[in-house]
Amino acid sequence: MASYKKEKSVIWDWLTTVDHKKLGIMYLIAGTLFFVKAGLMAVFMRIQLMFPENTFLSGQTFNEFITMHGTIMLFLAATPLLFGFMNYFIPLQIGARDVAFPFVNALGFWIFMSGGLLLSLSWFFGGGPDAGWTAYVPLSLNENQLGLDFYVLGLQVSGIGTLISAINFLVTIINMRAPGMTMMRLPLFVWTSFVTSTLILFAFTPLAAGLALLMLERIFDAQFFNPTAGGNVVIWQHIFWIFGHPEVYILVLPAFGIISEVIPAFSRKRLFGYTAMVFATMIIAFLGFMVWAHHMFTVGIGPVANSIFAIATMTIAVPTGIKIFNWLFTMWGGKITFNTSMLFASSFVPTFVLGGVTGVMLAMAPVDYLYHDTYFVVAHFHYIIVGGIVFALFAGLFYWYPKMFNHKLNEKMGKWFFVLFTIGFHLTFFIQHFLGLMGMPRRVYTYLGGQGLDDFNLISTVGTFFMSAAVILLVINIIYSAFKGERVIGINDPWDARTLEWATPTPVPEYNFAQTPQIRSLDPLFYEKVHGDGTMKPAEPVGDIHMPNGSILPLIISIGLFFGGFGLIMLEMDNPIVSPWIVLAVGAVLTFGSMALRSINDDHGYHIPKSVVQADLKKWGGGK
Ligand code: HEM
Ligand SMILES: [Cu+2]
Repeated sequence: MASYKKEKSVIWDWLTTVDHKKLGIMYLIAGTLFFVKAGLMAVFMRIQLMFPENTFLSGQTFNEFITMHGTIMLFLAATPLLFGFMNYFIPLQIGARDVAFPFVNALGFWIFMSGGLLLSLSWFFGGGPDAGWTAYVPLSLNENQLGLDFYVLGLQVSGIGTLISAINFLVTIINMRAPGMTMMRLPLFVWTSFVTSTLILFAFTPLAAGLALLMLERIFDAQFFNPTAGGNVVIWQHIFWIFGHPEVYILVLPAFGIISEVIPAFSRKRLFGYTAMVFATMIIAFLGFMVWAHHMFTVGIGPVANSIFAIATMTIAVPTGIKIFNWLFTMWGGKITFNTSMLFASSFVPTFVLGGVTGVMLAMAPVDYLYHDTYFVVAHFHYIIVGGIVFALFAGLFYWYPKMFNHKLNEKMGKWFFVLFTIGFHLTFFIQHFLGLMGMPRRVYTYLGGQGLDDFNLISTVGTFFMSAAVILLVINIIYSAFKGERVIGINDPWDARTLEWATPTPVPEYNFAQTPQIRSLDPLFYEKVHGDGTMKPAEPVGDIHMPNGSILPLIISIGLFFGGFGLIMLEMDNPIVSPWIVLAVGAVLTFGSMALRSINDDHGYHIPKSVVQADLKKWGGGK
């Protein structure tokens, strides 16, 4: 067994870490970088559409930007940002010392990263994929477009990372809860993360299968989809949307979870209708799988299928409405603090409702025949995705920031950021509803002037500049606050909040809880403030704490998968510098070799001795 406190360099420490808190921060940083990248593409697309017949971007580049913007935002920005919060806060909220499989957790992060980098490499090999984020065949069968191979293999690799991380969250939430933390006492963020992980399990598997088929067709000349060889293009659409519709809920349910944490904390009331919220989450998840064909109304699947999928889709409004009203009732009569976090959380509610209403409109099949592939759809899903998920991410960022980084973000700049972003958001996307109603198609890189589209497109683009200014202000805020922000070191609970993560010391020690807490209620910390002395009761005596060792193997395994994916893509290149089979072999050796090493190596982790834990307790307080 390794000795305690081996000195490691900072970089080596982060490359080998299996600590859920560090991995959470790494997810946040990676997600932010991808968010900025995809955001810049959005700005460029909007600049292109600012004036009629603009020539800022070529049609080909525009198609590549659309595809990469959507793909990156969904898979490499929104998902990892949510995973960042999940990684950091699920163990803290359930009173655990880490996730169930810390090694797998690190593996999930690095595999996700290597898939993301693989996808991004497409720019250096003839341009990004250009068939839209849905990669519809036969567009995505274009032999001359190497970018599509990067799409297929980049998503395949990063999807493996997402899948194993989700399985890890499921096991963690089922197995690692502190004594007394029953399922019906889980914070809503943990509940929604649990349901989201289930969705990932059942949605990313069909995606993996679909991508595998597309890979076989593109690289090994199989014929599943190619109509000229007897294949069927509609099969791809079914497989894609059986994944693609649940994907929206994979992103939005944890966003619901964040809102359900922030609103009670700053309304100084318990969440209204906890049980209903839990069951509404499950019903939304279940229905989310039943409605995929509403993306295919215009494909010609027939009036009966269209009607069934239309009604199933509209049904989702019921559990969603339950959630909306429960948030409103939570705020109703509460002592509300409108700080930046609460501003985002409370304005999430009406914005999301707007996106939901246009969703119900699109769910009516005959109406969809009119709106399909117009800017109305673009407006609809950005109200859900930006007005919902991104607003929730910002609410969560300002709320949890002090626990993660030991200081608060500046409130004054935060409020300016909120104002700028909200104005920009509505300017950009509200107007697009009308562009759509006036018939402007989506996924076009230019339009003729004098058709009544000019002014609205200009306004929409100006809105994007407001949002960009807001994001720059957020970055300034983060840098400024790192030096000048209000310190909360030693202050465990700066918001006077309700849930268990605020019972840990700030900064959070590597073992999270010196003693596993005894949970006596929903909102456990609030319960102890009212019925106890304000600190959690321990469920175990102070003792040695067992911790897992860090490992470089997750990084090496994912480098192996990177080579594997790249090798497959090289099979499609005209004159590769080395034989693709060599690259594939290197990838296989790295991946399977590291796996074998991991299997035969007996790693028992290490112990933090009782004396160190006791010293910490004396310093930070809280123990008995
Ligand atoms: C915040 C500022 C954003 C702006 C200004 C923006 C802008 C755009 C534009 C101009 C398009 C092309 C529309 C078309 O012609 O069909 C687009 C498409 C898309 N956006 Fe965004 N977007 C933003 C944020 C997001 C976010 C946060 C996400 C997801 C997390 C997202 C997901 C998508 C998707 C999936 C598409 C469809 C891509 C495709 O058709 O293949 N966007 N966006
Ligand atoms: Cu859908």
